[in-house]
Amino acid sequence: PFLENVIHHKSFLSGEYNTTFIDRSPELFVFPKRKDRGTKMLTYIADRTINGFEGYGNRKKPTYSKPRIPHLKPFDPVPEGTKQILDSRGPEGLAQWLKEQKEVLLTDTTFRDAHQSLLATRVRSKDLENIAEPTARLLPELFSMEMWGGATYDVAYRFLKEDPWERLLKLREKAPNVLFQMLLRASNAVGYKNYPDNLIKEFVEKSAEAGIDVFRIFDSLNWVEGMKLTIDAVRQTEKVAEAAVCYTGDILDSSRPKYDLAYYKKTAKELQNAGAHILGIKDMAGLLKPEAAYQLISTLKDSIDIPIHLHTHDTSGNGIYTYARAIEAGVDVVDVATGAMAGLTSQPSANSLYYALEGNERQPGIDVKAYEQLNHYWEDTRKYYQDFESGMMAPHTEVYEHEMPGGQYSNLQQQAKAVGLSSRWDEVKKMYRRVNDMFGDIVKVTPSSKVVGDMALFMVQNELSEDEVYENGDSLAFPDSVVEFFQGSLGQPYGGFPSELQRIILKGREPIDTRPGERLDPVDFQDLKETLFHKLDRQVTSFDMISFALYPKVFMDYEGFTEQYGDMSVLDTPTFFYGMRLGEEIEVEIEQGKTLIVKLVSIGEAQADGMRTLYFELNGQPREVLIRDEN
Ligand code: 3PY
Ligand code: ZN
Repeated sequence: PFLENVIHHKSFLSGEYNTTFIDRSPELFVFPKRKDRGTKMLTYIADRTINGFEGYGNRKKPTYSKPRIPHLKPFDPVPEGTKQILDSRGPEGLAQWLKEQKEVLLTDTTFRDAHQSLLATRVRSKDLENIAEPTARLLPELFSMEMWGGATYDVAYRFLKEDPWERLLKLREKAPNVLFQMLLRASNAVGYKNYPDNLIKEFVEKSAEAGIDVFRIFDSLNWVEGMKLTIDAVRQTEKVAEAAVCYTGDILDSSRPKYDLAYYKKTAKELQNAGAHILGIKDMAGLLKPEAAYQLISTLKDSIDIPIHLHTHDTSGNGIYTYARAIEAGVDVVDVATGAMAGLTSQPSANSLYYALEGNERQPGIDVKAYEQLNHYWEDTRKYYQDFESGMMAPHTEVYEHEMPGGQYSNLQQQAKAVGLSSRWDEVKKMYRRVNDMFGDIVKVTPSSKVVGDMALFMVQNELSEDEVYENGDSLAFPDSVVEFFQGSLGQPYGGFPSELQRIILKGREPIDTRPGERLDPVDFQDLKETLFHKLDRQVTSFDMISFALYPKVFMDYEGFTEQYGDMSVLDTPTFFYGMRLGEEIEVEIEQGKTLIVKLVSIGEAQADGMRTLYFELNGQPREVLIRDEN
């Protein structure tokens, strides 16, 4: 039948055919280049082998030992955990249960914030999936595993070329017993701007369906008005609404009274009244000092009825002491990471906290030996991501001055480098704090922290002092994020905007003081489904629709990538980042029970046009791939 194909037909080849229809229909001859899965995958591997990973250049692939995975008895049932408590008693029942526990409970953030803060969010689904079941089996006493949301959503698509929804679904299968927790930026969802209300509701509903149990909801300005819709949306799903107040400033510093104990007490009550099942305290930069933690938790314990869940970062090195004091004051749950993924800009170590509380009646009821075993896996796996380490080597108390969140520090450093300011990093940090004060002392967390960072870079780059901004501001073009912030598009900061600076920045534009989501047109999901169906040429899932609505370009770029190379989340991490060494042989399970064996046999010389041929064996059969050498 192949020979009967039009382009092989005798008449076609000889040109003896009626051309009218064909001439008017050039698309008949656009044959999609249908490469098979193997060739697509070899093309990706060849490209990484020659050109390295995007932004990191071609580097020699290190040799790694296989990560150590704890030995488990696979046929034993997975022990029951907090997920079963939520499923049987509902969110109020779970909150009640939590308050009855004598020991402090733990949330393990290894799968989300720990790697977001230490490794630029780069840990791949495969490396999470490999350890999810051992974690669920060895640590069934955890309150929750924070494993989704924050920056993991867009980084999965952008850099890791994976679908975050698939990550969630697969992890859920492997860990059916412990509550799954996500970080949700209220009306900014998992993005950096406000989205329409119906998109937020749809996002929450589908995340709950896919496996999220606890939604930690925060607003980047602690604007409770901006959180209510999200809290309601979570309550509708019968999952847990953990509404968080972001900790900023220093309640111990009486010269800075804006964010004092009374402020936290008032905000906590508002969140309880808005329907929170649990109060989160989100200390995203690690500013909460031990004595402040004691005072804050004691006060809140006396002021509200719902349990309290504390999150901090260990940037200053004081994290364990802060937790110890919070635990003394009666905090119900604290966030920790497995030792090998803890400390510095990440959470305090679970293992350290366990030992720090030896002899204390509130010592966490977990098996610390199990944690040590899981640690081995993370010690080994972390090495894959050495290129993404932040470079911070020691506790960093300067955070109390600049107040940059854990996840922003290395990011802003990269941004500064990109605009030629790496030698002026100390100035940028100082300016970050100055901008905070100019803005009226605001909460700094994604995305408000980005606004402060953009303004700080803008001022250092343009050699602007604070006075010059006021004097010459009318002729300055401020960064877009700064203008939008002063227009009210992220919501309203506590105490309002500083009016003089707002006037200078807005240059006659009218600010809003209502909820930005109210003004945004709802997403037309039916229309969106049709658009996507035509773009993707396949069935469209609700997950695809949400991702396209949140991040149209990022999502389409990801789809373009999978069209070109296939699903590369199946590759092991070193191969995904570095490609293959000459003579190396790897196994790739492309679907359950279907494994390809790939060997890189030789690499041809670069031709005059820059192309090289790579010679592989795929399941023993020779395959050649032509790739452009970008070096
Ligand atoms: C996020 O929003 O991603 C954060 O981790 C904020 O702390
Ligand atoms: Zn955090």
